[in-house]
Amino acid sequence: MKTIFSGIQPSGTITLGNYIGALKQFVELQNEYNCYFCIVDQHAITVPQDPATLRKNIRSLAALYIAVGIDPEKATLFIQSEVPAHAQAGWLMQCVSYIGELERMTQFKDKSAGKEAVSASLLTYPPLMAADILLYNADLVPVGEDQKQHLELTRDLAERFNKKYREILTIPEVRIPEVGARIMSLQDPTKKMSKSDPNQKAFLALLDDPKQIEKKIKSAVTDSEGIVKYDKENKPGISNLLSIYTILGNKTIAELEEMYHGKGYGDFKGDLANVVINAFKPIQDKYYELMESNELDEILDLGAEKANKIASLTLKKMENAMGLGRKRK
Ligand code: ATP
Ligand code: LTN
Repeated sequence: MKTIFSGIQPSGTITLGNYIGALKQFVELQNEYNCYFCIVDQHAITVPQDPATLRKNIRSLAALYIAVGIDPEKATLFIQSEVPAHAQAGWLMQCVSYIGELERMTQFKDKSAGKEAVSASLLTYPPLMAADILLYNADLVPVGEDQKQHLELTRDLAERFNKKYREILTIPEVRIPEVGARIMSLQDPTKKMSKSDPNQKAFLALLDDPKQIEKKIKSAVTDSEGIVKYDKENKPGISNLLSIYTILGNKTIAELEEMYHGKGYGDFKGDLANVVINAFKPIQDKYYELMESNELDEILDLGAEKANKIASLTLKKMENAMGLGRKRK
C-alpha cells in the first residue's frame, strides 16, 4: 500500500479553501492509502502566534480533521511538535538546502513582503516541510496548488540528499485536486482564500454559522454583468463561486449555468449559501461533539506514538548516512 503525508497549519480557523483543497481529498484517499495527517504547529510559529490561541487552534484543527471524516482507525493523525524527529530531520534538510532556492519560494516572498522583522524560520520553512514528508517515505502528497513549488523543492532536496549520501529517501509525487485547487478570496477573487486574511469577509470558515455564511456569500465581490457564467479570466468572482457550488452541490458548471440562465446573482448567491450551510452542518455537529469529549486526546496520543516509530527510524538512517554521532552496535 502506498503512503500519503499531508499537513495543515493550526494558524487560524480552517477555511473552505483548506477543506476543498486539502481535507476533502484526505477523506477520499484514506481508504486506498496508508495515510499520515499532521497538524503542523511548528510551521505555524514561523509567523507570530499568540500561545493560548495556538493551543486552541491545534485542538480545534484535530477535531475538524475527524469531523470532516478522517477515520483514526484508517489514518494516523498527530501533532508535529509531538514527534521530535520532524525538527531534527528539518535541520538535516536545511543543511542540504541553499539560501538562494529558499529565497525564491513565492510563499516566503509573499509572507515576508513589507515586513520589518522576518523570522529566519520563514525562510527555512520548506526544509522542515520536506522533512515532514520524507520521514514517512511518502509516495504522494495531496495539497492545494499554492504548495506545488514547495513540493518541487522537496523532491529536489530528497534527490540531492540521496546523491550526496545514500539512497534513503523516497521521492514524493504531488497530488492537486482537478477542481478547487485554488479557492479564491470572496473579497478579492484574484487572491487565494487564506485563513490568515485579516478581512473576515474574505473567507468562509468551516465553523461559520448560517447567518455568517449567508452574509459573506451575499457580499462576495462579483462583477456588474449579472450573468452566471464560468470565465476565470474576465469573471473571477462568479467563477470562484461556481467552483464552490459545483464541488459542494454536486452539479456540473454547465448545469449551474443552465439553472441560473436569465436569473441574477441574488438568486444564485442565496442558493449557494444554502448549499454551503448544508455541507457544513454535519461537520459542525460532529466538531462540537468531539470538542466536549476525551476521544480527541486518545486519538492524538496514539497518532504521535505511531508516527514516532516510523519517523525515528528514517531519522536514524539519515543521521547514519551523514556520519553524525557514533555508530551503535
Ligand atoms: P495561511 O493563510 O495561514 O498561510 P492557509 O489558509 O494557506 O494558511 P495552510 O495550512 O497553509 O492554509 O494549508 C493547508 C492546506 O490547504 C494546503 O494543502 C493548502 O494547499 C490548502 N489550501 C489553502 N488555501 C487554499 C485555497 N484557497 N484553495 C485550495 N486549497 C487551499
Ligand atoms: N506548507 C503547507 C503545510 C505543510 C505541509 C507539510 C503540507 C507543512 N508540512 C507537509 C503537506 C505536507 C502549507 O502551508 N499549506
